[in-house]
Amino acid sequence: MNKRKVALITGATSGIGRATAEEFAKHGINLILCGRRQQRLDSIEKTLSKQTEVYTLNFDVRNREKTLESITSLPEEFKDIDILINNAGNAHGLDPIQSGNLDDWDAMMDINVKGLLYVSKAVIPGMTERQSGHIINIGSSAGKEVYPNGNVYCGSKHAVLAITEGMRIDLNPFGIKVTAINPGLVETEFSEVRFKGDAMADNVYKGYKALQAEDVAEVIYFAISRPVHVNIADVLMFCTAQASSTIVKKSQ
Ligand code: NDP
Ligand code: 8X3
Repeated sequence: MNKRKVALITGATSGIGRATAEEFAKHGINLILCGRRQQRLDSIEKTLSKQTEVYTLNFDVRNREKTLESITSLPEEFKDIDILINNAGNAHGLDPIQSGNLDDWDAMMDINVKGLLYVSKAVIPGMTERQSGHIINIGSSAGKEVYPNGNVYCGSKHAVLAITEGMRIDLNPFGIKVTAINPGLVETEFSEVRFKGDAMADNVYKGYKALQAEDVAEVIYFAISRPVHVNIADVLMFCTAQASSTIVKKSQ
């Protein structure tokens, strides 16, 4: 019998990460679920462990030591990570550059860029040693274009794309697949975080049908389930109503 694959998903407590965990569980992939909200990790573990083996890790990807320590302390049966989904991330604020908030800038660069690097640093050595693995970085349409007031968030996601390409080049000799999945607007807790709970967040997904987290999770599963010789390098996906970061067809 084939050994079950092991996937580590960051940001598994909500949105795209959580939907990916659910999708992978359906297909019998063993899961390491990461996030900071322990109660959510516990309740997701309780549900998904009916379908597959689940282990949870609670750490903030901004904390370099804790990130490395958590991943290196995994029990034997979860140590060989076949699939890494670098998903934890968010936007903080939507302000013009001249009035941007320094804490927001730190959060976006520290989580979306440096956090992704810390997690990757802990996982990649096992993949190079085994000469196999698949890394999926969740970028964004904001990594392919820049929109008004998107400045630093767009910068962080452009960095994710550049890092993804760098990973694909450097890990090529080891047979490791590297993929960027870049969604446009997805209806998750993303806008609640971006607008810090402000009512403005409620309007972001009104008047059209945005992508749902499950839509992205299905594409992620498609990418990881291709034959060994196929790598989906880069995906840009929008809901039908969206044509670009600034063009969204909404009902009145
Ligand atoms: P959610 O806010 O629903 O989920 C974000 C996840 O990231 C949560 O599970 C959260 O878990 C985790 N996270 C946030 N900060 C940290 C941290 N410091 N350390 C560890 N985990 C953290 O948003 P989405 O699902 O929408 O976002 C997931 C990814 O998709 C992000 O990278 C985002 O940039 C990207 N994306 C989102 C789009 C959208 O429109 N929604 C479009 C394109 C890309 P916890 O709080 O428990 O730590
Ligand atoms: C999330 C999509 O358009 O808010 O990455 O940047 S957007």
